Amino acid sequence: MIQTTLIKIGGMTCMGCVKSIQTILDGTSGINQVEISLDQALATIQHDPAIVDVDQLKAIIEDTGFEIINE
Ligand code: 9UX
Repeated sequence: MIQTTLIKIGGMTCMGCVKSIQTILDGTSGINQVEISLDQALATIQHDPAIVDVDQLKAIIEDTGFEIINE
C-alpha cells in the first residue's frame, strides 16, 4: 500500500536545501516519490508506511538539518 503524506518543513532557504532533502529521501527504501516546494515549505511524499512510516520520514528530515512544522 502506498500512502501520500504532506509534511511542512522549516528552515529551507534555497534550492540546495530542497535538493539535499530530496536526495536523502530518494535514497530511502520505501519511498516512491518525493516533491518538495520551497515556496510552500511543503514536502509531498508517496511511501509505503509498512517500510517507512510518517514518524520515520520526519526523523529523516530532522536528521538532515531541518525542522518539522506541526500544524
Ligand atoms: Mo544554500 Mo540551503 O547554501 O542550506 S543549501 S541555503
